Amino acid sequence: MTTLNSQTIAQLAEHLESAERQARDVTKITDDYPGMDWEDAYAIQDEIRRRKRARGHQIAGLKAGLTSFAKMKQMGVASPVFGFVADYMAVPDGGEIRMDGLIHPKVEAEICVVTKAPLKGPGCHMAAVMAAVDFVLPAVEVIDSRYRDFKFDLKSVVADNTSSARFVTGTRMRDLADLDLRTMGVVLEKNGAPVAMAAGAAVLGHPLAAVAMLANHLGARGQEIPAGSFIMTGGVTEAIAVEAGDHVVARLQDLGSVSMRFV
Ligand code: 0L1
Ligand code: MG
Repeated sequence: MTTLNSQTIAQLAEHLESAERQARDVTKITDDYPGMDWEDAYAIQDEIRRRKRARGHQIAGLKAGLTSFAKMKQMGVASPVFGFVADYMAVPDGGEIRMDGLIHPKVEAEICVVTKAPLKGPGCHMAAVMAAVDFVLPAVEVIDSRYRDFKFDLKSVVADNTSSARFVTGTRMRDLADLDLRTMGVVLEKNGAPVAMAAGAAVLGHPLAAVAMLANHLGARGQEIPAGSFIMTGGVTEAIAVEAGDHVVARLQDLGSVSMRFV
């Protein structure tokens, strides 16, 4: 049950999506709607998704955000959030990302999966996720909060589709059975220098725990993760700010590397 009426939800979705499309920052929406609840926040995100679909975009994947201890600490929060990425946000490995379409982007390396069976909560657990994973692949997510100076609370960030902006996937597909996602080392480099590093266990103890949480989150809302979904489990390290001219490479043990240049 939302506390905001449907007109306000539509207006806030329009406000945040316009800020994204015009690469313009705004103040966090809870400043004006301090009483909004989680249902309101996800209803605004759903309305942003509906607007993108109506414009002809496809949903390219689902994501969990703020799943690592480093990211929770960086943003001063204590729980994950869930969102989506759309087709136009995808950038090929080694590609260029234009700064003029973004506000203040940051990069984070993520362990990702593609599913081969649907996952439905409540009660989704690690073994169910393991059975449903088709393959594992690496990605770099480019987040770009529409909120000024990345200053927000969790409800505002959920409404803003968890800062989704761009993503770059690697091209190496690996079988889950051949990997240990907990001990998988991740190094994020900017202009040739390592700027952040961690292991997969930084994501909720095991990155697949983020997938189970996503399934349970959707299940509580009467939805599921369909078979064939691309899912980003969340930044393993803290997010690193980038500017024009920066070259970013993420190296994920056993998964290869992912790179991009900001122009
Ligand atoms: O993917 C993410 O971890 C983004 C979560 C939203 C908060 C942020 O912008 O850092
Ligand atoms: Mg992320």
